[in-house]
Amino acid sequence: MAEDCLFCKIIDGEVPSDKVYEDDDILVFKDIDPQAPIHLVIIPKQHYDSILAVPAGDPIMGKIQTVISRLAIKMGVTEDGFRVVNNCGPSGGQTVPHLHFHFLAGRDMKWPPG
Ligand code: DGP
Repeated sequence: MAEDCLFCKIIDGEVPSDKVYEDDDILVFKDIDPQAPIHLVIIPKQHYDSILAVPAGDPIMGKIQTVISRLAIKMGVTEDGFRVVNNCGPSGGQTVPHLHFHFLAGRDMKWPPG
């Protein structure tokens, strides 16, 4: 756990969240400021500041990919589709420095995302 990390506090239960999925390595919860009818945040329980901090070959990336597929099935959006977003760093729009992926669905997405 990283000190003063909001998402580490969510993992610990110190900050409440609406959990959708949890296993030994990953937590998924509803975004507090949803940008789509379905907006989930997928985080590893191990703290990484961003995707750049994940060591090459770390199995967490494959585990996250598996959870994304399971979420698509659970949310019933395999046919309609969905979007997964990773914001990295200030220009990438990252506001919480704990690696996370946004899972967005339930509306037509625009491109470019802005
Ligand atoms: P990003 O901008 O990519 O770092 O995304 C951070 C997301 O985290 C943002 O969409 C809002 C969400 N968020 C921030 N604080 C909280 C919180 O306390 N609870 C929940 N559920 N989501 C949060």
